[in-house]
Amino acid sequence: MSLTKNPNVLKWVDEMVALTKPDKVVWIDGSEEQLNELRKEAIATGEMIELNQEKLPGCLYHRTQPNDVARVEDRTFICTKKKEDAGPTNNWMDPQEMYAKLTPMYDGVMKGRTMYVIPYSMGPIGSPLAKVGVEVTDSIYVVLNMDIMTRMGVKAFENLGDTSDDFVRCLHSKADVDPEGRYIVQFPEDNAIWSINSAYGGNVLLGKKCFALRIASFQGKNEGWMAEHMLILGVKKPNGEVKYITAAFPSACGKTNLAMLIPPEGYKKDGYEVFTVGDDIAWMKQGDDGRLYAINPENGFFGVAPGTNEKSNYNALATTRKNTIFTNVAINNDDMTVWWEKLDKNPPVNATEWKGAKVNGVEYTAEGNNLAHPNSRFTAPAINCPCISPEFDNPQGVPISAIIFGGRRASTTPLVYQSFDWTHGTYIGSAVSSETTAAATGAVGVLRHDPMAMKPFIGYNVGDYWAHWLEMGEKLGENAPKIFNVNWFKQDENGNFMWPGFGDNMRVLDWIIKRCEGTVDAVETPIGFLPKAEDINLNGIEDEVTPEILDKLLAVDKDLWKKEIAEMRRYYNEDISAKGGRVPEALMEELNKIESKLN
Ligand code: GTP
Ligand code: SPV
Ligand code: MN
Repeated sequence: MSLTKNPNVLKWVDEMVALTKPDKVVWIDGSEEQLNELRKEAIATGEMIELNQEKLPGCLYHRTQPNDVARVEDRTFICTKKKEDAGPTNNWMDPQEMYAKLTPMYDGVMKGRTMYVIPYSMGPIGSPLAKVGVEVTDSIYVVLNMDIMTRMGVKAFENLGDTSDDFVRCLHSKADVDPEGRYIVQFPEDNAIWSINSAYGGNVLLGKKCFALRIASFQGKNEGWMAEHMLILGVKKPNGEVKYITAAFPSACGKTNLAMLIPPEGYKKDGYEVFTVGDDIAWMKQGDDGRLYAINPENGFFGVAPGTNEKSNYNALATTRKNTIFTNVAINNDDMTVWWEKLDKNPPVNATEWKGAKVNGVEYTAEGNNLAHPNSRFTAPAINCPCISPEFDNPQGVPISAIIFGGRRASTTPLVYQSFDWTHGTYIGSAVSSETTAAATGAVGVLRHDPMAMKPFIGYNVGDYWAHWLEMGEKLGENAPKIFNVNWFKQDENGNFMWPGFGDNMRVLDWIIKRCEGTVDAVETPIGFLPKAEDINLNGIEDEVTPEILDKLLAVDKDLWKKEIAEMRRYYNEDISAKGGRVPEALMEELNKIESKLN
């Protein structure tokens, strides 16, 4: 029974049924009754494993194929009619060619299977910023994850209405989970996404990276708003005022952690609190008052499990204690709970590692093996989060005071600095580079350019994307958020992180807020405004962050920065312009200005 009269939806679903030929079609209404049936079925077939329902009520476990544990950037395509519209940061193929290539792969792929039709909204139902998608899939795992990550079910169709054609058409089949046949394909001009041969996270939860970043960034460019790989948090000050900040860090570089941070004791005593609006994606649009407003289009968190513990991220851990799906973590067979690296110091003896082998976890980890995959994840409802913002569901979003860029940089980049203005801030965003992580397949720890932490997610030409940032700055004018850069990952000579990070990042947020309010001075350097050492509050961590260490954290090493600028020039010229990337003149000028100041 279909859940809508919308002829555009019905026609498209009919086409997808004709193509994939499922035995059965089930429309997902979002009711608990229907979801419970699906959970039971997935447990019965072994697709999901039921965890300890007393300790982890409503929690399920899922294991993916060892070859299917992360996003696959080399198999991700932006298919626009003109190649230059995809630009140099994307794989491209002509849409007709791609449809011709994929259609035979989808032909009859759901024979013997059920097709689930999932209506969903990215953004609160009724929000002027929200958008609707419909995903068809042959995976119950996808249905159950989409239930947590989006506003899923019949209410999404109410938002779409009976005639609108403005919904993203998302086709997914796990097919044979064959890595050679794996494709994650966006057709921005058709509002369509085709994903095949994966059953993992960002490859298959098509509302997330595929829609809310790749397709949405394209829509935002055309409609005058922004879709960014950013967390959104609110800092409540002792006077009760809340300042909202977004931050763009590449995958597995600390968004979830920053979004849920618990301020250090001294700040708590003074009355500071941090609230989470989002941990991965922000959609931002200028409001009627001229300011930039952000919503989190998601409804849950698909977070990195390893490293999450009581101390590093209490709120994230608490969020996962019920109604959560765990993917590729380890199981403690004694009590059917979950474990991952750095959860605690006691790996379960009677463990099942992420690939499914029963092992002695103590011996296994002592030999240097990971019980959980480094990119193992939890899918947890936002409402579980102890520090979820009261504005989480606000259809208008929250007004943004500051935008932060960052990444993993062992050297060069100081703990924090502020841009001179929006244009310079856009330059800083374009210059983000970061050491790669396990969130995508490929080598880990390799420094690469990741402009605005959006390299894998910009759905069009990166040069036009930068131009769009500059246009937004012009529109916002005086109301534009201030732009900053942070680096929690600077290392000493021995390769140890010099900054304690996590909750102590509040000390940096404090400086950022004061800069926005104009209540703290700064040191002008060629790369931007840096804090005066005495303006970073180190109360309680003086032993860990000595004046010498703080000096190193705030250092701007001219030689390293000359190299950094030379690399940026090479990047703009060789990787972008020479490959059809149209670098805006204003960004070239920023580069020239910094270079001449350094000389
Ligand atoms: P995606 O979901 O992939 O987009 O990642 P994310 O940016 O939300 O990353 P997340 O917050 O999950 O952090 C990933 C890893 O970085 C975890 O292993 C964290 O423990 C580590 N991390 C986060 N914040 C800090 C920090 O302030 N300092 C240090 N040293 N590590 C951190
Ligand atoms: C990321 O890789 O940035 C993620 C996880 O947030 S995934 O949804 O798999 O892309
Ligand atoms: Mn992400």
